[in-house]
Amino acid sequence: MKQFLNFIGGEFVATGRTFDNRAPVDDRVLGQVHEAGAAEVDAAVRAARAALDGEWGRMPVARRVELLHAVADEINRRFDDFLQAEMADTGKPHALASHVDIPRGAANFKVFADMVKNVPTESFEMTTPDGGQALNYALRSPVGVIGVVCPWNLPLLLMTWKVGPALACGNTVVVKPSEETPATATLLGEVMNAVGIPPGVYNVVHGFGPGSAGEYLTRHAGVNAITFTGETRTGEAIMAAAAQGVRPVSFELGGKNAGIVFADADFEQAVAGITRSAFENCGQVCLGTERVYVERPIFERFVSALKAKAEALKPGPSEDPGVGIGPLISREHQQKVLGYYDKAVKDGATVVTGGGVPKMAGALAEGHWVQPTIWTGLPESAAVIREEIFGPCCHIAPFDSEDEAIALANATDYGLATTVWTRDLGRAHRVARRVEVGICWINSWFLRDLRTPFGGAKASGIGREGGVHSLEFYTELRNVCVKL
Ligand code: NAD
Ligand code: 6OD
Repeated sequence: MKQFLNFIGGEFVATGRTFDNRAPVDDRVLGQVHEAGAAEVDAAVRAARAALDGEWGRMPVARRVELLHAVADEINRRFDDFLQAEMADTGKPHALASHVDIPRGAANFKVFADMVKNVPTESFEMTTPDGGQALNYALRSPVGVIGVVCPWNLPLLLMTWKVGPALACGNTVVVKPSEETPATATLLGEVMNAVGIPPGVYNVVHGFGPGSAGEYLTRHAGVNAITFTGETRTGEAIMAAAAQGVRPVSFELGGKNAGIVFADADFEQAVAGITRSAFENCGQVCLGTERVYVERPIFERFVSALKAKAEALKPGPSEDPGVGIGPLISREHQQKVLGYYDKAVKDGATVVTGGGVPKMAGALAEGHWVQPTIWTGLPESAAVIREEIFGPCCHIAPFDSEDEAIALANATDYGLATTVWTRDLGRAHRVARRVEVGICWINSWFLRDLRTPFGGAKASGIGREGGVHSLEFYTELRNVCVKL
């Protein structure tokens, strides 16, 4: 049976306290995860501090950049190992993992390594009160040991999205992967050793949140900053932990994103786009579209077209040819999503398609499958319109004006992403300015340029990462004032 070990100070560490890692496609046990306790988390934080005070902290930027490029190259060399590990842990389709998750795992190191090669800082000459001269300049230093707490939906992508820039800026990290998806973070430890990243720069502690590795890590006084992706409620708990020692946080949290489709949109493009944003990764994408608003003249036609697309998504295991949708991550999450499917019906929804569990043959019948589901006819107060479900489902409602569409899109506590479909350029820019979100996609979805600010408004997050925003979070600026 596979053992998923912690990675501390460059060594794989067993703890003997294990829990099962299960495959979403058939619920079989894939391996045993070794849970880190307070002692292992403490050892990881100490190893990270020692690396900062040692070789890593003294390493010239050019060498750091070289090593992070080597990490990216090694991920690419072991592409298939990462792919197999990610597919086993999440059950996501091969096409998705091979085109999105693993390539981004490598790109997250390359892009940020290149970015830190040429970071300018400010300088100001001044006249002093005695008529002399002084020169101020700003120095950028690493923040220190960064605690990185990750979710399960895009495990390698979202973990390296934080580890890449953190290391590029000269910090060291202790990563707490999701208890559901321990594999690729562990595998990355092998990569770090293979390319010669000094021990202690990258550490992994496995376990759960409260009363386990997540809580021990975020409460540890040796952690200088915390970056977290996950549920808004978890963010609240981590923020309370970070308050001890007033440590900075960067939070990428939940969403209840709207898709707005105007009647002038390229119809086929809009249908294909909303199909992706509602159902890709089995709806387990924070940027996904669970609320769709369609301009009334094309409403009926749009609902029928999306229904056809949803019904064409073939459920199946990652490697099956033509598979369009994988399972949900866990039995618990499947029950939560099915609970929302029931709630929608009780609230009076018209179920356009789905609403249950697809019939799967043999061992697959034990997997965490749900049908892609579309509802219409609910009031905006319904639970499936207000709460983040994180499943392959959406409610579609008609609208009659641009103002109404914007008001509907903004009527949520969340503020992560909106996707707008229109051929009217003026309208596209007007809507983008008025939606209360961190990211507004026009005629596209999940199109990512890593130099851009990424994050959420309202309850969807705190701060921005990406490009210079990552450099801001992962460095400390010091002003040096020299009286000449
Ligand atoms: P989650 O909040 O349940 O767990 C995320 C991580 O936090 C896990 O590693 C978990 O063990 C840890 N954790 C839980 N409680 C903790 C605590 N008290 N202290 C420290 N660590 C704790 O989220 P999830 O279910 O893994 O992921 C799904 C959620 O993540 C959704 O809400 C989704 O919208 C959000 N998400 C947001 C983004 C974004 O970029 N905004 C990206 C992906 C996922
Ligand atoms: O693409 C990214 O950098 C990113 N943070 C994506 C988040 C996806 C949420 O599920």
